[in-house]
Parts: sequence; structure tokens; C-alpha cells
Amino acid sequence: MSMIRLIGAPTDIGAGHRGASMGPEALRVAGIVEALRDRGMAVEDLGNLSGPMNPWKPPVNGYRHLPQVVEWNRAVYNAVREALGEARLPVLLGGDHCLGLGSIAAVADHCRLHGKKLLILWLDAHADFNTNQITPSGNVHGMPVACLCGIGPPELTQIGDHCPAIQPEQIRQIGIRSVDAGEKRLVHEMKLDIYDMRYIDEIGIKRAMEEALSDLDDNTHLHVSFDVDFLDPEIAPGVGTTVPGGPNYREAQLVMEMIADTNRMASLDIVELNPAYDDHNRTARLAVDLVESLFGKSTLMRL
Ligand code: B3U
Ligand code: MN
Ligand code: MN
Repeated sequence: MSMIRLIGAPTDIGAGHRGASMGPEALRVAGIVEALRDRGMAVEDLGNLSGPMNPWKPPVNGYRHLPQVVEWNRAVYNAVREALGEARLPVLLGGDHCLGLGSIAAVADHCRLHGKKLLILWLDAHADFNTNQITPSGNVHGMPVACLCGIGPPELTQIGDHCPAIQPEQIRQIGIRSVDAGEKRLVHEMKLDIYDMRYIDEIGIKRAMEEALSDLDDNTHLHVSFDVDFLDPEIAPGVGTTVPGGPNYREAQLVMEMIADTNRMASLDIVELNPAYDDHNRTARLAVDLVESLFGKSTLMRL
């Protein structure tokens, strides 16, 4: 396993609530470095990237804070690209989910350069597939997947070397339960592979994950984009946009353990943690616990 590089991106520039900017520090306070080191991993923490303040302005042309979103994503793109180039496993500590754009664009360019197949697991309550025409909010954290697939403003769709950065069939979305009306139509048109909560409730998390991970091979780079609002709000209140009916603790653990079992995860985003809504850093501690499972901690008794 390559050395893990933590990259903090303290911003809520794409969100509808302030506070995800405190996410990186909350994860550190919850012991993310120590937890990974205890698992035997080498970890370097490069501290936080810097970028523009949140001006907290209304949308312009259907986007809130587009220039600032672009700046933050450029910084994330460069940092993730550099980490991968130095054979590090980048862990982006968000920050809101608009940063998934820069992170995944960097991973996609790296994979192209090295002939790797890229598969993205998007763990989220939301599909994040809005455009400026259909968004109910103008918040860019609701748009990164569309931008990655080439639907969005050129400043965002061309963050990396290629546009579109990815094809819709490279992404699997898990835990989805809140999709806006126009977004739903677009997601269907683009044939996104979505494992929504209804489907998970019907077939169970184990089978859903088996399906989502079914075309991994030895040459696959697996990227996990973990929006903390994926989790049920009962266990994870510390996010800006809670949506009831998410995976419980045991389901979430199994998701992480099944990802770890593939041995293919080569980059990770942890986003949307919002300490302003948390209860004594409980959600940050849960996120760290789940990240330990992502890196191979298991409750399994079998040897
Ligand atoms: N779909 C809504 C809400 C939303 C998306 N992502 C989050 N919230 N975290 C929107 O504003 O685009
Ligand atoms: Mn999201
Ligand atoms: Mn979300």
C-alpha cells in the first residue's frame, strides 16, 4: 500500500450551509492520522490548501460563487495530481462536494496517462447531477458529477486535461435518496448507474455492493468519493443537508469493508462533514471509524 497523503481543502464555497470549511480540522481532531497509522499505514499530512473566502452571495446565471469554486477546484486538481504523480494515495479532506470535481478530474487524467481503468464509487444521498438550468439552489456541490461528465460551464468541465473528464458508465452511485426533478431526468438520459435506497432496501447492501463492484479488475483504479450525508442522519448529524433513510452503521461498515476487500482503492474524498451541525465531533469520529474500515479494519473473525 502506498503512502497516504492527506490534503485539506477548508471551504464551503459550493454548499448551501456554512461550515464544511471546518471539516479538515474536525477529521484531524477526531484522529484520522493516528487511526490510519495504527493500521500500519504511512501517512503524511500536508496541511490545508488555501483559496478564496466564501463571499456568501446569491447565484449568478444559476451558479453561486463560480469563480471561487473554480479556484478551489484548481488547487485541489493540482494537489491530487501531484500526490498521484509521487505515488501517494491522496485523501482529500473537504470541504464541500464541489471539490470532487477537481479531485476526480486529477484522478482521471492520471489514469489516462498510466493506462489505468478508472471506476468511481460515489457514496451520497444526492446524485449531484444538477446544471445551472435545473438547479433549485445554484449551489455547485449539487453539480460535480454532471461537470465531470462534460455538462456544465467550461471553467469547470475543463479543469483537467480532458473534457469530459469521465464517462457516465465509470461511476456507480450508492445511497441516493434525494434527486431534484430535472436532475432525475438528466440522470436517466445519461444512463447513470444508481443504487438508490429503494434498491438497496429491496436487494440488501451486500448484493448492491457486489453489483457496483462487479467490473473491477487488476488494472482498475478505484476512487471513492464519500459524501458524509450518505449516512443516515441518526448516526451522522454533522452535515449541511441531512436526508433521512440512509445506510445505518452496520450497512455503512459493510460498504467500507467490501471496498477494502477489493484492494483497489487508490484515492479518496471525504466531503460535506459540517462541524457546525455536529454533536461534539461525533460525525467526524464516525467518519474516521469508517475510513479505518475502508483501509482494512474488519470486524471479521475469519482468518
Ligand atoms: N440537489 C440539491 C441539494 C443538494 C445536493 N447536494 C447536496 N445538497 N449536498 C441541490 O441544491 O442541488
Ligand atoms: Mn454530494
Ligand atoms: Mn450529499
